[in-house]
Amino acid sequence: MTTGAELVSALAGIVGGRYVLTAGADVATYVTDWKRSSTGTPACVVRPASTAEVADVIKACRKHGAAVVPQGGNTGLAAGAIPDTTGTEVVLSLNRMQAIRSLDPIGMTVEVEAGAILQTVREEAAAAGRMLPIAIAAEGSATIGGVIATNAGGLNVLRYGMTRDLTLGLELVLADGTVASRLRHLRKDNAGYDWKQWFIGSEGTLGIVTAAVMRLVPVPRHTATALLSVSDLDAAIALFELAQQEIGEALSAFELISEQSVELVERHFPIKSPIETGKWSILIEASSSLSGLRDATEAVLAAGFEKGWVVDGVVAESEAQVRQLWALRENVTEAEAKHGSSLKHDISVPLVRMSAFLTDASAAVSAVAPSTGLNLFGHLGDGNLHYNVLTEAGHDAVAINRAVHDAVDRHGGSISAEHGIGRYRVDEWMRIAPEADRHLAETIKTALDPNGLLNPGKVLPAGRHHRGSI
Ligand code: 2HG
Ligand code: ZN
Repeated sequence: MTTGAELVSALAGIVGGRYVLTAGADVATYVTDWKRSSTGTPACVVRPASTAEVADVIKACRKHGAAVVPQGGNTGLAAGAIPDTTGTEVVLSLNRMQAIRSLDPIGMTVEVEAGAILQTVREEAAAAGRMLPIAIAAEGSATIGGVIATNAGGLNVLRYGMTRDLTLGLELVLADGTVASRLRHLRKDNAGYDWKQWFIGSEGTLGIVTAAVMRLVPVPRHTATALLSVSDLDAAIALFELAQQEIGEALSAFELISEQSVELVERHFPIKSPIETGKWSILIEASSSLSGLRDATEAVLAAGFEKGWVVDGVVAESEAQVRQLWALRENVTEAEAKHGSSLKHDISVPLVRMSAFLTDASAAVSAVAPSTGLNLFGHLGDGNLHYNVLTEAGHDAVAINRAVHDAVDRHGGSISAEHGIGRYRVDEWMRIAPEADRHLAETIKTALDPNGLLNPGKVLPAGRHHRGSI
């Protein structure tokens, strides 16, 4: 038997033959990313059913010197869960581990396995009057393990924080097959190092998340949703300051959609903006257990009109209209994909620098790719913009990425606000990150995965660590 065949047979001995996939058609959905920009060729896809099986899979892969690529719902936008093309990596899908182990509405926690679908967990929480406030368009496929491994952001970060802020406990399988479990249902736990933070957002390069305890909040009883348009970004930012004052901590989303993004959605979906579109549209959501949100939101609108910042605006009157307004925002990514190829830049800059960054970045992009289209939208309240460049044949992707990221760097920003580094941004992160940042990352990687078995080539470049049995 070849080494590959021996490994496949060892894995079949652990999880059962039908849960080790090798045929092209069986592995197809596990080897290409959502954006269809990366396709790999794995040795196999293995689907364990329990934490103990994950641990045994890791031990077997380690024995055979095979790298492991953990995968959740495969909805990431940085190719972080896709194997390379060598035919030697094992994709470890957590999609059979979907149990919701417990839900505590008083302590407001839920304990779930890594493969549980985000939407299912949110629905289960909602049935108990609680909300898991991770709101992403991919919730129907994204898994809890995936959102933790990527520290997913989304539409409500402004109010509730990133996934990191909602993760209370983790169960992990480490690179040597040890199970590390700290599944405590506690808000406060200062005993020793808070090691879960090393793994949240590490994209499966340091350990494999098998279960988690997540923080819940009460389902807000009241919400108010408004769509407004403004003629320039400074007006949008002034409006954000106003919304923070008027709506306070109940402000749960402050989303930005450019004119071009609205146009893309309207072209590819049967959706129409109900307002006169200015250069930018803003979607505001307020939510709370307390009432008065509609008045506060209308006050923002009225003051915005009075100051001359707002071109047009509407406050949703019905649940159907709320969905219509959100559809405009949530379909931008799909509309971009239907349009054609693009280069995604998931950037953040301090809000006070946003206007200057946009002017700077658009000049830098025009210099390397004249007359290119842009699809700009994102979470303005978080200073997070999806600065996506619509590309055409002949465009120099490396030059465009550098132009955008150099502008980000000049304005004190980050080249990955919420999507992670994956494989897609490794070169750029290595180019831009300060030496001490890279050194720390290497130190942690070497300490936790000395043989480089876990998701090589993601976050850090491949090949720096010796792989093989020990
Ligand atoms: C969103 O905010 C997602 O809708 C996707 O983060 C962003 O498509 C993108 O670039
Ligand atoms: Zn986003």
